[in-house]
Amino acid sequence: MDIDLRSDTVTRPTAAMREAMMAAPLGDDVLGDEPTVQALEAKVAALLGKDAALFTPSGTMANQLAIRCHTEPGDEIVAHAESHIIHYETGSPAALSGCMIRPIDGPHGQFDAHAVQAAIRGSDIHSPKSRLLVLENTQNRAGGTVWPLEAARSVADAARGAGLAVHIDGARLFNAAIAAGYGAATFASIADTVSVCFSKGLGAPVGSALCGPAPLIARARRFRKMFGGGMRQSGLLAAACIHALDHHVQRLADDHANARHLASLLQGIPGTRLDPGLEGIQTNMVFLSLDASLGTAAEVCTRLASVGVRMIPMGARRIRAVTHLDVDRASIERAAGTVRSMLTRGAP
Ligand code: TLP
Repeated sequence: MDIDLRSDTVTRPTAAMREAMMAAPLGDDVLGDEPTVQALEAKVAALLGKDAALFTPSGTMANQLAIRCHTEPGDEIVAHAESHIIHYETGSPAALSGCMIRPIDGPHGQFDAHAVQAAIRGSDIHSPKSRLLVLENTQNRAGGTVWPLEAARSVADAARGAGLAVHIDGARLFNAAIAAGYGAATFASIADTVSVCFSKGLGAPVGSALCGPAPLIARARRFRKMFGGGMRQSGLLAAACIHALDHHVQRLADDHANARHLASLLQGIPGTRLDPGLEGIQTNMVFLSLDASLGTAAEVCTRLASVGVRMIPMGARRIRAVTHLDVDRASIERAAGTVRSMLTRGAP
């Protein structure tokens, strides 16, 4: 069997999760009487300390609903240059909300309050309106890095002080919370809205949520319908998400330990560099940068797949491995051994 480290999205529902799905009472969520979806929305809102939540088919939709609710066409969003909303959401801030994004650089996928202040535009009639700050925690392309609470708070305060709303792309907020030792609600309290995914490290097959103030979530519910995300007997999926919240949050620590272990085994392969380095592995992601002599990231991933180890290219010369609940210590060790022997041997 392949060892699939492409993403933490690849997990299959456990037997207990499937049982919970089969046992869920169901209704019609568009008609407003889906009991299991309503139970999930109440649970996740409470867990994140927000008034209300909306169940969505994907993290992308949860982020895009937040953007649609916080902005008007012509507005500008301030976000890190490596953000998921810039690289992996198919241009949807422009397509669905008519917004521009002002990218900010900074190490570890982070920046400080001065950088935010410098990026916020004045009220000149020529300029777009700076309307929304988006923070990603954990930050995917930077290496699954974790925002320290006080650093994020000062950045969020700077934005709010200038009249911007703040949204957290918390696709992996529970990973951040487990790694940093802060509560997910404590981190969410710095922002107006937060999206979280159940389909990543938490192991549900489908589903995310947008959490925030009740009036904003009511508007998001209309936009979800407009975007084609109204679902019917979605309690079947919500039940998996409830199960994930009840059983799969604390165990994220195992994924983090496995990622560190994987990184330690991959360290020092000639022609490669851990990026971030071993000491920078904070959650469930490991990135390996490749010298040109080894081929492109896409070529290396194709070669690895042919010997049963699946990773994905993230950049021309950078590959990503993500640990999750379907890979144990032994698989990690096997995968690391395969990568090392293949890359040491060089191109076939
Ligand atoms: N990220 C996926 C890919 O899209 C890159 C992955 O495999 O990591 N925010 C962040 C920070 C994410 O990493 C992702 C998924 C999303 C949002 C979007 O979630 P989905 O895939 O449910 O739309």
